[in-house]
Amino acid sequence: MKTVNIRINGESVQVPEGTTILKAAEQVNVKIPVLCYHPDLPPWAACGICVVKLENSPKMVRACATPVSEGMGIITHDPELHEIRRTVIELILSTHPNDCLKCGRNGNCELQKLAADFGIREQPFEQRIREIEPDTSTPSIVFNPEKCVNCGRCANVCQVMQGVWALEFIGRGENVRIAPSADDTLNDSPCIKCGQCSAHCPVGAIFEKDETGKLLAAIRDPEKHVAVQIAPAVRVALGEAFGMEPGEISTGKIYAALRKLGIDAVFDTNFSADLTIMEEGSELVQRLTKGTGAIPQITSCCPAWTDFMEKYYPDMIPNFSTAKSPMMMQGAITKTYYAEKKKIDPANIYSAAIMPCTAKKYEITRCEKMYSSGYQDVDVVLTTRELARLIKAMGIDFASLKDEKADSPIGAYSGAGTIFGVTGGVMEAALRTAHKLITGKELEKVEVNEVRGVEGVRKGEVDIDGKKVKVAIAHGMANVSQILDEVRDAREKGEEPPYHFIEVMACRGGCISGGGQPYGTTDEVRKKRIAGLYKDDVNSAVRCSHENPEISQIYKEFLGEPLGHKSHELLHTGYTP
Ligand code: HC1
Ligand code: SF4
Repeated sequence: MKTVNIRINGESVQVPEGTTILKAAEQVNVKIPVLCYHPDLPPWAACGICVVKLENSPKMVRACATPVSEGMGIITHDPELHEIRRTVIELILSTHPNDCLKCGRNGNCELQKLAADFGIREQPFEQRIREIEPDTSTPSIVFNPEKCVNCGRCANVCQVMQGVWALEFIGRGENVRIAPSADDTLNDSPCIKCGQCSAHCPVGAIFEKDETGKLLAAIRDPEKHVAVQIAPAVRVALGEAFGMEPGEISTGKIYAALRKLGIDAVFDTNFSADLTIMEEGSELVQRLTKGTGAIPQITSCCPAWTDFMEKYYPDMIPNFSTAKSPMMMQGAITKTYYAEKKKIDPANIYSAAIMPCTAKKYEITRCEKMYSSGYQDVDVVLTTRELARLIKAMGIDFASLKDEKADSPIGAYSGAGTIFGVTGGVMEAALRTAHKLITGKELEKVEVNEVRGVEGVRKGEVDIDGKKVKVAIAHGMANVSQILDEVRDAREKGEEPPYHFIEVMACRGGCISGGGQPYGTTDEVRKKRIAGLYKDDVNSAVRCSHENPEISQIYKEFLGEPLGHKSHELLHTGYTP
């Protein structure tokens, strides 16, 4: 790789050609302030806070978008630059409400931090706030244009990373603002509720719909038996809100914290991820060996993805697995199997789910099949961020909690269940069980390396008993079209489908970087969370869904067999264009 020699504040440094000034400065531990820049996204150069000087030149450039060149001398900090940056921040503050105490981002807002770092105490510019009502039209996120600082990060992530284009800049000059496309409500826009805009917003303009009050009300209600499930990806991220490293597995502490909050039954979505594999794996085997459904089979546990598919690829609905997501399966069996076993009236069960995802808030009332127990199967979804706030507000010292176990049954999980939270994980878990179902034999080596990795689109072939199963994986919604268009093309030409099985997750890296995870997710953080879930798999006594003893128990005592009558009633769903 070609390198260039530059000076940053007089210090010589060699960096690869093409490196931006911002990245080069990081290499000598110089932090240039930013607001519109986010490492996940191409530089936008909208805010101007990262402006730096070039030696022997009157020119100032934006560090986020300017590549270094041989011999360049850069000054990143001096009193003049400080004043310029301070003025930029003051101008942004003049269009931003001063209600930090009541803002959801109070304490972790990037604008608030800049104002604090620059010691801003007064407001020299006239206050001009946009008076536009918050958009509360989706069940997942709230968009408050008053707080928007026009940094463009939300529109950028929605368009570039997710390929959805639900958000855009509209208007001209000083009236320019971010809005849902065609200035409609978010719910009427193409929005798929993934929440990536909320995870990338530096301020409190886009925020998960806070439903902590609903869970607290249920806990206070003496009639209610409150059952909570936690998603795979929560266990490697929640700890970050309490000073733990990304990827540190805190499952036992989460169970303990939930009991301290007053939860009656603590379950794990990983259990029902195993259940999903029994159903979805059997469905795949039937499609492959008996030709009883469309090929390729496509995973359907990600609700942002199912929303996208219904909107943009309705012709592929027959390819979706009809297996409900693990979260919805867990809700259904909590209010049926568990209720029967514990002799609790399901009307009195309050079923909550802690998820890394904002689209999960939408999924729980998505269609009538989400009420398969006769009640709403999952009553409320809180994101990882909401649970972190609740734990803090309740004065629980999370990091020092002793590990506890989940309740049983419907709490135990296999390593296959835990890797659902990683891109390629659902595929790998399904292949572990499909191998057993097709060959009658266990895999000698359970790790299916062909489907692991972080590239946005991955394709491979897995050998099951001499049959080559062609697979494809896409994550980050903008990467999906490439694969689906191949499937469509083959179908239109009357050719064999290019794949047998496709896994799609809306968020980059899978649920580990869902839109409801702690702020500050970057590729470095993603890698750590992914490693955490693979470690959880390796540490699991049981690695395959079909070997989870509580899975055998529920089929024996209640469900009968995968794809049987009861499973169809409780564990499967449909999709509408
Ligand atoms: Fe996911 Fe899933 S893996 S969708 O990414 O299938 O949210 O973590 O809970 O339901 O299990 C999310 C994660 C999660 C479901 C499972
Ligand atoms: Fe775009 Fe996702 Fe935000 Fe909707 S939730 S506006 S699809 S980033």
